[in-house]
Amino acid sequence: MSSSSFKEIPAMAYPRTLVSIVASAGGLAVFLLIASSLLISGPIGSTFSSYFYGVVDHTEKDDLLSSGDGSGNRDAFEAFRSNLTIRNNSDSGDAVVESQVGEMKPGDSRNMRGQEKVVNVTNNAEKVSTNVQKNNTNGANLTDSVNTDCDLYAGKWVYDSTGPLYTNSSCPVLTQMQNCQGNGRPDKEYENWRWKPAQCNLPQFDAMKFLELMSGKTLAFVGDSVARNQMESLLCILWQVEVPKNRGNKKMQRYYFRSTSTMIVRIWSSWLVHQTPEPFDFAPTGVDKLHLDLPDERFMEFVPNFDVIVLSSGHWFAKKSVYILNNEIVGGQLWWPDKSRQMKVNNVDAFGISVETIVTAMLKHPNYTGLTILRSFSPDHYEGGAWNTGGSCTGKEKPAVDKDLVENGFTNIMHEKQVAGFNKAIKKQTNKSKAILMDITKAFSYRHDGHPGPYRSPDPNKITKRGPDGRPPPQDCLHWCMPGPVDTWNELVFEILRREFVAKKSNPS
Ligand SMILES: *[C@@H]1O[C@H](CO)[C@@H](O)[C@H](O)[C@H]1NC(C)=O
Ligand SMILES: *[C@@H]1O[C@H](CO)[C@@H](O)[C@H](O)[C@H]1NC(C)=O
Ligand SMILES: *[C@@H]1O[C@H](CO)[C@@H](O)[C@H](O)[C@H]1NC(C)=O
Ligand SMILES: *[C@@H]1O[C@H](CO)[C@@H](O)[C@H](O)[C@H]1NC(C)=O
Ligand SMILES: *[C@@H]1O[C@H](CO)[C@@H](O)[C@H](O)[C@H]1NC(C)=O
Ligand SMILES: *[C@@H]1O[C@H](CO)[C@@H](O)[C@H](O)[C@H]1NC(C)=O
Ligand SMILES: *[C@@H]1O[C@H](CO)[C@@H](O)[C@H](O)[C@H]1NC(C)=O
Ligand SMILES: CC(=O)N[C@H]1CO[C@H](CO)[C@@H](O)[C@@H]1O
Repeated sequence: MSSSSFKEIPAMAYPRTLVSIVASAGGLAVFLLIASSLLISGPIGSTFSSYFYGVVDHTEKDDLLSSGDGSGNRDAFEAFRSNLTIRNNSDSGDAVVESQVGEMKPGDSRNMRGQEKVVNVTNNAEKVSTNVQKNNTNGANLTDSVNTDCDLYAGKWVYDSTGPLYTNSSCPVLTQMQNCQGNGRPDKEYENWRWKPAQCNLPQFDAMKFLELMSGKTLAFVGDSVARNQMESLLCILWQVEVPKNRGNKKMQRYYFRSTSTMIVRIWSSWLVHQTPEPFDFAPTGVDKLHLDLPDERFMEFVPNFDVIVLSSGHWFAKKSVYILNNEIVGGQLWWPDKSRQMKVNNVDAFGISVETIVTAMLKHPNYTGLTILRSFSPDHYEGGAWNTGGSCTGKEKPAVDKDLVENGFTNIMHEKQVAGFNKAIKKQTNKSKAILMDITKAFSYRHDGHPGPYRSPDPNKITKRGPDGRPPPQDCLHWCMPGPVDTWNELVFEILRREFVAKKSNPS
């Protein structure tokens, strides 16, 4: 929870004062309006597809909940529930726990359902993971005493030759746009950096132990394409010990891990708040209206089914939309017909309000008793300009060191507003559920090397080098390569859950 600003940085990409930062946020929005339609590939993607070099990810189905009239949600909900109740912890004979890597057989998972789960799975996990993962001394230990004091987000990146938890070839659910190695990225060192909190170690992700911790539970990623990025990273990691059953449907992606009855879910929501296309007051059709004080009802109805929810939003606030608060139009992004009228809420403020709204809604939900993890704003690295004005992460092969970290005014102010919104929501906390801020923004501002850059498609003819005029090639400096730094988010989630669940067990008061 750093309220800290970044250290003094010599190279300033953006002006410092609030006014000019907000202004530059508007300027950046021009790039994001276009870039995000595809980069943050969502329901609106196709309009701008030709702008982004004709590369469209046809596998993306992010409009899970936004397609259609919404009347199908109830049915989906019922189906979801019934599938939750019919699932059975006992082996029914069909070998569901397939062994992709290693020696794990369906029978091995039987012990995992014993009474003394933690102890026996720990043994099991060690047995299996030696076949799957490289030896590591930072391995998580569910039974370790839980140090809940150590700040996970203050630290540094350290080189670790152990390498990633999976490869592009051992994970079949990796979106091609993030398959940097598969898309020909020549360097690979960006896969080998681990996050080291200053006061403790971040345990390496142990897939078996994670599944055990999440035994009988459902974890949902809700939000934009960065949520998808993180969900796929988690699936890739877990895939190494168990191939899940795909139980997805039109409304949401769902993967079910039979051995521990763990469900991983993803639901698309661009802004996390209520959104309508209908005309409103002086705002016509054709521009999204965001009700900043109402949560996105299309996923709220599913919330009671979840045990852990990881929220991701932010970048869509650079897209064209109208902001509505208390049934009144208070502002707009890339939309404000009456220039003589003052906007009350700009896009960064709108983001802050939306965060307060959604976290409050989770905390006050009458039927939600789970844990909400708000993943803080994910920094992008279009350094030296916007996506179309020379901004680039091309050629970055190592994390930044302090002296060449590029300050990003938009990231900073978005982060600031998000933290403020979160803190306001936390004040309204009841006993029912809990929310935690997973504050990765600063740590990831160093990872300009972790984006696909120009390696966002397998096209052998794509441009990957700067042109003779110095213009960088088209690139994605927003999403994260897989494997890559994004895997660390799941290690952080793992550690958060370990602290929450183990601390609760050993400290039930
Ligand atoms: C429920 O599970 C069955 C069997 O795995 C699957 O065929 C069906 O699509 C699932 N329904 C939903 C809504 O996920
Ligand atoms: C669930 O498992 C129990 C045994 O543990 C078995 O008796 C029961 O029939 C199973 N139910 C289903 C729906 O498979
Ligand atoms: C793990 O370490 C042990 C001893 O430290 C060694 O015998 C074993 O071969 C190692 N396994 C792998 C997969 O590196
Ligand atoms: C887990 O903790 C137990 C008991 O403290 C210890 O013997 C074991 O080596 C630990 N395992 C790992 C992977 O740290
Ligand atoms: C994985 O990356 C390697 C290069 O490291 C590449 O040769 C291979 O085709 C990729 N596999 C997939 C499935 O993308
Ligand atoms: C909470 O659960 C109760 C009882 O099942 C139900 O009547 C109510 O509609 C639920 N409220 C929400 C907001 O889901
Ligand atoms: C929280 O829990 C305590 C005791 O468990 C109870 O006295 C208190 O009323 C609860 N507060 C709310 C807001 O539910
Ligand atoms: C439920 C279960 O399988 N428990 C076993 C856990 O491991 C210990 C020792 O390895 C056994 O004694 C238990 O029976």
